Amino acid sequence: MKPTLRHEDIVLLTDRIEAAQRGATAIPKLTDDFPAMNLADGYAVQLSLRQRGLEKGMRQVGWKAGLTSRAKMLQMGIDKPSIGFLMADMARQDGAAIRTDDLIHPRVECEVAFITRTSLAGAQITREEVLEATDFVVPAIEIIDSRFSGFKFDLPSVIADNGSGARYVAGGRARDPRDIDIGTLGVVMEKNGEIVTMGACAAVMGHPADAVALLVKVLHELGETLPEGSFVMSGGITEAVAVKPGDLIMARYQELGSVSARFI
Ligand code: OOG
Ligand code: MG
Repeated sequence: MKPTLRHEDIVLLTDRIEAAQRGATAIPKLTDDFPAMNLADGYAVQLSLRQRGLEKGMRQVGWKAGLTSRAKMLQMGIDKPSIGFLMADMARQDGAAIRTDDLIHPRVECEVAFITRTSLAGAQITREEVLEATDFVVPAIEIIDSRFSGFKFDLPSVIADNGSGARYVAGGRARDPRDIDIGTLGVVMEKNGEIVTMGACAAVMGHPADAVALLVKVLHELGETLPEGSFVMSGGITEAVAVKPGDLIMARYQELGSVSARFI
């Protein structure tokens, strides 16, 4: 698919996303003004956002797959996965107090994160190759924060908005994916001590490693590869849960331990 937007429109839309992020203020989804925008346009804006970040000295640590489970697709009304980038400054420590005054309407997702030891590339990548290239997996939570009003968007808009990426927290126990069956692991999400949602990792495309394979395929279409030492989030297992100041989120994973964050 070829982009349709002119360079100056890509710049304009990148400015809009950046301003929404900086001011923690929601904006209308981008396709309201640019209805012809397609997925390639979305990725062109995302690339421009990433390049600006790198120019400012941010360090990219990896990538995220999104909308990789049915629960997420149903919640957002979108039936196709997408990818986004992860910068070092988006990371928070396990158990950290996460500020919400610089976020618009944060939601939390539980995910499995992969750390790669060899690079991955190409359109033919398989689950087995992803597992072979994986150093270890850790449990993680992602804090998403759509820059769009009402958390409502379509695929080109959310891709441009870096898949709503805002913060992420890795925790628990690092495990070798060859020692456990990640596909069947269960996870329970608690908010303020009460279970709010639960699921099995198989919800993510049958197996979270398949979401990493999908991510590598999308990177291939964008002319990129996944370098060794990448941190990759494979996508929310359950629907995302809204949080506000005072909330404590704890995600407990079978075999992987738990990961938590407080919101202030
Ligand atoms: C898009 C991001 C989805 C996931 O894990 O599915 C995502 C959104 O729902 O705002 O990060
Ligand atoms: Mg996510």
